Amino acid sequence: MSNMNSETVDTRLPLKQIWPDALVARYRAAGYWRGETFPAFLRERAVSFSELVAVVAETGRYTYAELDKEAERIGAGLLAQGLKPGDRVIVQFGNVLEFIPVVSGLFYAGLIPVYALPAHRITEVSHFARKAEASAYIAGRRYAGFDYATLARDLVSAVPSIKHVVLAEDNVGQPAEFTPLSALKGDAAALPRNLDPQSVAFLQLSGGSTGLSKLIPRTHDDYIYSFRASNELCGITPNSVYMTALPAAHNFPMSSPGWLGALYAGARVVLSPSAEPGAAFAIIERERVTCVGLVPPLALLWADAAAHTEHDISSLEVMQVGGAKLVPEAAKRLMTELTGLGCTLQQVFGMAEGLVNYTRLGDSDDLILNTQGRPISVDDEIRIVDDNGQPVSEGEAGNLQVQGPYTIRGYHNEEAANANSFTADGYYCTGDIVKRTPEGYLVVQGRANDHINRAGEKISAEEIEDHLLGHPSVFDAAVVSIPDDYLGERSCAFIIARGDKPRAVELKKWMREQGLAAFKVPDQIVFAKAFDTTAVGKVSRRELRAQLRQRFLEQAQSDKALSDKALSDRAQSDIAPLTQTQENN
Ligand code: OOB
Repeated sequence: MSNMNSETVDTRLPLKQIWPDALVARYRAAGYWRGETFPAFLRERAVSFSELVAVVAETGRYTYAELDKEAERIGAGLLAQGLKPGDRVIVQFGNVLEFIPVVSGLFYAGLIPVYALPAHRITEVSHFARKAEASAYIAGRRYAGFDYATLARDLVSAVPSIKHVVLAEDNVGQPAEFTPLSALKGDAAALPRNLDPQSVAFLQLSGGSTGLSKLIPRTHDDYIYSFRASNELCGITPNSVYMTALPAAHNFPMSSPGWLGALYAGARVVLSPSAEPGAAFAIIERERVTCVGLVPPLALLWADAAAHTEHDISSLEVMQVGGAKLVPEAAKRLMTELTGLGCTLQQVFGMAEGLVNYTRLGDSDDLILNTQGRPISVDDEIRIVDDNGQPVSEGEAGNLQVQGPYTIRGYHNEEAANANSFTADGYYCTGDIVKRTPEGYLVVQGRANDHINRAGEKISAEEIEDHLLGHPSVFDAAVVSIPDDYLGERSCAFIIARGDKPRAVELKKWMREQGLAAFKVPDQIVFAKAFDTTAVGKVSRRELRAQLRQRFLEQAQSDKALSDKALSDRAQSDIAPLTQTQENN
């Protein structure tokens, strides 16, 4: 650390994220932006908490000092491979030990992680790699039955900017086709010393409400503020043990307060490879986990399992639920179960683009059960507007727009999308329909655009339709969300066949073979003879989806037997809510 070069590295270009000067001044004066950077805080914790355990996973654990050493080795090793500060690196890991030193190492080197989820396949990863003009791909070797070396090979041939591949090896003894993570080695003196705290630290993925996911540039200053403030609202201290049961690359378990908040506090991060209650409860008991974040279906599954478990999970102090709507009846069931355990329920309504709302730990049951919380910051400026952009009356539902100290001003490399997603004065149009209670808490009513929130995984109807249209037997396709007791929403594709009707299972299999994340494969496929032609047209794709959805629901209601069958057709193993699922080819 002592002999790093003193050049200031400015990674702001080409990754810009610019707040108006007046806001920059305000956020600094208020103490939100403190000029901290990721490497600086991680280095500091390695000194203050050196012998304390920072990360625990299935295969081992690191103290803060060990994490620092490993991050330094990886960061310096990547620079020695020829990567330069500011280069983008796709990172794809499940909840494994290597993930945290790899990400920390990228930060140390001033490299920009682009977070892929373990469920992403070549279609998604090549898209991010192109958009980010990524230079490298780093992945775990094998996870949940999938070999990422295959994906790496496809990626290298599809995206010429990818010049380096590093894989965490698990096939000891075989010749390394790509650089093994363990072989990275370099001179720590080459690590940049000063990063600009206002520069982009990493690219997160959007839920993708229209078409493919977009890249979300988050800066050191803005992101660190979001988890530092979250720590306070979620009661994270050096004594906390935070469990990451959802994929660690997702914004919720990363920063609300997530594993980053936990590391910031000097607490312990526990990476659980599975969100299945049996496995997770054993880890909670062993590590004395105090806080965990879950999506609603998992939270409910845990509540049911908690009633009969043999494991002692009494260490749990806070269970956060977010990513999708927790309806009040379910919240009530959950709260009853958690109260018995002495654990507080916290609702979290957030987005990778920024804004995060929490119910506070001391809030009344009424607020915790019936709202999705209120913003982290008094400087999160919220507007609730009608379709013409005019503010709705207090208490009415409308489109949520926001600007604030940790909400982005634009997606990376997406000029056209930015014009739709941001107002002229820089507010982010979240796409969520909300109303505000007299106490200033938000209640999520739904979405303005056509995406499916499948247990927290966001699926763009448009993206799936585009894929389906690539099948030779698909003449037209419309994908809609259908309410689902367990997932919240599931996806249903209405298809008009061209010639012979393909079998639904074959169509699903074909989609997976196209290299698409399994959670995007429609849960249900319904063949239609024709779509209402008045609803098909340039502007009325949404109308068509709404109409099909409506008709489906009416029919399901009038034919309860059909609906029961539709539900029973869906085995639980087919469900991939923000969890690490097995490949089900
Ligand atoms: C989280 O982030 P994303 O980027 O995967 O998804 C954001 C969207 C929101 O715009 C909203 O539509 C939905 O997910 N959402 C919720 C919700 N939390 C997120 N809808 C209803 N109720 C909730 N509690 O999902 C995310 C990021 C940080 C913290 C928590 C969740």
